[in-house]
Amino acid sequence: MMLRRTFLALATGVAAIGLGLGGASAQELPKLKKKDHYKVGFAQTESNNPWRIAQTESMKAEAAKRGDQLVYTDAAGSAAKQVADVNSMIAQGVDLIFLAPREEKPLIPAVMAAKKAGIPVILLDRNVDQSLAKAGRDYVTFIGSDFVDEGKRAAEALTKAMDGKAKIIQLEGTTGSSPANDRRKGFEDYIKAHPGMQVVASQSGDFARDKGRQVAETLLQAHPDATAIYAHNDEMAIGAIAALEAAGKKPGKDVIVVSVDGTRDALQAIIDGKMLATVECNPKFGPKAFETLDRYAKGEQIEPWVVNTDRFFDKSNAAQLIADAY
Ligand code: GYE
Repeated sequence: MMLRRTFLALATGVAAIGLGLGGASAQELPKLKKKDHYKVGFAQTESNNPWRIAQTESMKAEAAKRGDQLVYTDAAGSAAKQVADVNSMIAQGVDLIFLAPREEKPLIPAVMAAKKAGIPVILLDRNVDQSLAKAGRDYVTFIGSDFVDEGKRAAEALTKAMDGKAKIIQLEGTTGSSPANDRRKGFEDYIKAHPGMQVVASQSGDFARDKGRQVAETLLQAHPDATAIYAHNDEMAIGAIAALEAAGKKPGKDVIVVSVDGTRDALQAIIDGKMLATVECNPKFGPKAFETLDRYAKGEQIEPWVVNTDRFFDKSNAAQLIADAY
């Protein structure tokens, strides 16, 4: 009798563990074992702008400081390459992957492949489509700025400077990327309440300086009466300033330029009176990224979004802060 009961209890216990494990591998987030030193992946999107370069430097510096090994890849502007990069990190057996997903949807398979392989993913600076993957279930967390708010703050500054009246050219970031989607939304939602503020044209400049210049050139030809340019990042804003000057217009006077990031060139353009303002988006993720990794390894429950707070640069503080800009 005793024996039989023990056997039954054991059998039930084993079955329960079995079920639990089955459920866990299909559903739960991979854990991270605490170690003195980690081998972590960082899958970067591209390196064609100072923001990306500053971010990579910050990640490399922090890994070096901790004696961790960083497996670094650069997707060179291709979401398909970035997926392949993540797969190669999985094959190399990294402990965790920091991923800056170039676009919201195409990087979902990479997130899921890492999860399936038992490797936790922390998203850096850009997010993935929230209907397809979720923090705490498919990846640990998203560390980054509130892009909707950045767009709103850019709109606020422009509306104020233009007394609520402007014909705006919008230079959008990479199509399908979370900062482009959200910076557009934040800006457009804000100006809805100001009927004098009109977006007359909106096109992607892929977050790149030269593409921004080319797109601005074309849109300025089609809309010579534009009075403002809102660029989703500083590199495109700098490109747009070049396009304005080439068209014989004075940036900062004939056409008011506003954007997001806080690069050295943008702060210089503000000092030179060619740009109104830029909303900060800080690229120096290293310390926060690795601190989050440590918290996760300790078994802490990580919030789904580790929010970066952003400053604001305009002529009141650009000269003072340019020394620290990247
Ligand atoms: O604003 C831009 C970069 O994803 C937040 O991407 C980032 C953006 C940043 O290329 O300059």
